[in-house]
Amino acid sequence: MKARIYKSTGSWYSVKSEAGLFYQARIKGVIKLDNITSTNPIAVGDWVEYDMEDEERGTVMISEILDRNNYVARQSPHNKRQQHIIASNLDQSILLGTLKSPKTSQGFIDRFLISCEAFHIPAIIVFNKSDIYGEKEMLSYEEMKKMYEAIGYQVFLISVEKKEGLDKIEKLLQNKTTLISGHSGVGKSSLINYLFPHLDLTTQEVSDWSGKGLHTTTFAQMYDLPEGGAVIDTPGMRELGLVNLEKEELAQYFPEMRAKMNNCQFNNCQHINEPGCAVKAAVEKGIITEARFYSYVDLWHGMQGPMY
Ligand SMILES: Nc1nc2c(ncn2[C@@H]2O[C@H](COP(=O)(O)OP(=O)(O)OP(=O)(O)O)[C@@H](O)[C@H]2O)c(=O)[nH]1
Ligand SMILES: [Mg+2]
Ligand SMILES: [Zn+2]
Repeated sequence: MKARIYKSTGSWYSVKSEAGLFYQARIKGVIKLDNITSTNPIAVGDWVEYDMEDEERGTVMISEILDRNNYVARQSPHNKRQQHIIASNLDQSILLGTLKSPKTSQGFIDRFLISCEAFHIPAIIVFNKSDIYGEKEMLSYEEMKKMYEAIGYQVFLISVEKKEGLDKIEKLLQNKTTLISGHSGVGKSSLINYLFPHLDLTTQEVSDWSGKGLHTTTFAQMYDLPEGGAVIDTPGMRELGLVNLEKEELAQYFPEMRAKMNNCQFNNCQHINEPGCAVKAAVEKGIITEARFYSYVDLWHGMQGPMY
């Protein structure tokens, strides 16, 4: 029998069967795990095979993890060589950011977008807390919107607090499995609470919220939408370490660079100092923004790979 993982606390999982019933699940001792390089063998969104253990108590045993259509992973904060699977079998991924309290940096946004490109998951950027933006933040929002929309990403501005811009987000979520990620304190759980007022997820009171080091949500959890589809709330992340990416391939995960790089003089061009580089020419002409190109150069220099 098949079920989908809705919540993972480490040793117990909450799963929903195809018949729509929720069970508490554990992994059978000798389950074959292909992905031993990951810190969590089973992630929210996974489909599994299970056997009934105790019908009355509603417990089941997971006997097999079915192949994932896709997944998003990040570097484990505890062990850089391991990956942590955030969620799987996704239709899209929303990066919830804020331009104030806390500020989401462009570097973080770009790493998020690269991860989604690498895992073939459509990414959407949503900025929350518009109610507290001043002129400076609004200007910065307009710039980001222009920059990211020009390269094919959707960008939205919302205020969960003032209930502004939310109907568009609700439309985007319909009939899809959507991962919601972003720094701690950007309002991920607040957004999900708005969508499901009956859930009453824990969020940090404004008065208690210091803006640093707090993680109100500690486990990823999926919630069904009343009209079809599901959203996955995740704990906030401070850093987003890229996993399984080759330095030489980095440029491919920048759509605007991907569009130009076939015209570079050298087919192994890294777009750093090479002559006849079509990417650099596009930056000079303003077709590729300097901000995104610097993001690339920064990341490229920080990655392990052959020396150039
Ligand atoms: N001003 C303002 N505050 C908001 C808005 N949305 C959420 N907040 C506040 O931001 C704080 C953090 O919200 P949460 O929903 O707990 O944030 P989170 O992203 O789930 O955080 P973690 O679970 O730690 O990852 C709370 O104090 C919310 O009330 C908004 O639109 N405007
Ligand atoms: Mg939360
Ligand atoms: Zn080049």
